[in-house]
Amino acid sequence: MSYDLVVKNGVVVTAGATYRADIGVRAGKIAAIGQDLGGEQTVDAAGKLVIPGGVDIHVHMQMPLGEEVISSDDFFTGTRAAAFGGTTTIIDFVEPGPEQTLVEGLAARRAEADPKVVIDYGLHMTIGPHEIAKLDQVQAAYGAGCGSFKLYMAYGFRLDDGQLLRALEAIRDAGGQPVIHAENWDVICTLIERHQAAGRTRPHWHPRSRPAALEGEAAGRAIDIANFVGLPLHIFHVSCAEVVERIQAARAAGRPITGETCPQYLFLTWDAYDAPGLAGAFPVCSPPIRDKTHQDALWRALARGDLQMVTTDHCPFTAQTKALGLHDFSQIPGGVPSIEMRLAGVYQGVARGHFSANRWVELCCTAPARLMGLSQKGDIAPGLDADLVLFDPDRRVTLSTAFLHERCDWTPYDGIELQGWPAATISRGEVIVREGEFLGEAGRGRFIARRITPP
Ligand code: DUC
Ligand code: ZN
Ligand code: ZN
Repeated sequence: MSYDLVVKNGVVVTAGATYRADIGVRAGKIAAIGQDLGGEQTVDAAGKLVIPGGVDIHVHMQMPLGEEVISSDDFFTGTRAAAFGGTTTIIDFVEPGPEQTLVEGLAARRAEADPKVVIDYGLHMTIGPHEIAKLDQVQAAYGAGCGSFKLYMAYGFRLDDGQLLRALEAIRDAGGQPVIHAENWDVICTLIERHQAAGRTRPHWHPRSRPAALEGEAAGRAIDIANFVGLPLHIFHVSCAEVVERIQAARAAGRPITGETCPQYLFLTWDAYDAPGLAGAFPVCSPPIRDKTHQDALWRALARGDLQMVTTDHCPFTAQTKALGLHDFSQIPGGVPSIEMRLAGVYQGVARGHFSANRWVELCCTAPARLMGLSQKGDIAPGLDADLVLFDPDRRVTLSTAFLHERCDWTPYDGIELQGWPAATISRGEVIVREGEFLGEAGRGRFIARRITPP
């Protein structure tokens, strides 16, 4: 039997198994896994690991920050960079306008994304203070494909604990999955004011205004409220050991709590904020990057199962935009580009012997897909979307803006050497990147309406 495409001679690595096989693709789906398959088109994967396409459930493309500022990757450049890095599915966000219904906000965000996306995507629905009056629309947003709901304990989107309770109840009743940015906003605001009053305005003070202990406190409080309401909770961008401890304790007690960390916390340390001039502002993101003890704790947590996945919080701002906070760290737009290096970055855990290649696939592909109701993604099995990456474990790359494809004039990973890099990326049976050449096109990606399967 012939297939549209056959990936031949590779070592297939899934979260659960490693084996030599060919993969036959028909009509964009994995049709067969076996030996000596033949097809119209063949991709030779000799010497490569064949893994499911990467799933990054936390990205911010063309994210507006006030009137003037917007994150620099749009849905085309950001998803093209994702494809170069071996990611075939992302989840971005809807932030409804105050006058919009949740479903209108979803339609508006889809109108921005649909013509541009290179890979498939979903959207989390943001429940901010304006949406507390719209909680009766949560069910409709879920029905329209927003299976997950973003809650903030910081920024202008911040919900107080009572609002958090009400939002979580509405999400529970709709069957949705909440995700949360957990920081203690009142403490942060007070510490920022104190540093500013004392003339401490350099980025050095950014992490010192957002203490790890209070990120732990906020995550613990969110977990306790979710437990009280009786629904799962996913903790975004875990930066420190204190949050890992909260997640670990909740899971040990049988609670359906999950957590992610991101490459910036795994590869950078907080002395990056002491770089001279504007360079110290580049890595400003929130939660902030912390010291080496936290970085080590995060790698350990990934290996032990105390953190369940790695996403990026990809949110680049150009040097010119970062300069808005040159004289006041609290005005630096927060966010870094990480979408392209995530898969290879986390592979360093395999290369350094921290965890297996199967665990790497689980962290970057399978666990995020399962949590977020991406039932066709994150695994290699007959019937699933043929989203595949041929990963060359022997290729060594040095990261730089010239090497990467993100639309940003700096990278926090400049000069970092990685072992392993994708040789080809296949999305629904279509080869969209091969040996550094982009073969996809804007608008070929599809919106994925998601429903959540309870844990
Ligand atoms: N932190 C966020 O919470 N969102 C975007 C970028 C960042 O640094
Ligand atoms: Zn966040
Ligand atoms: Zn984010």
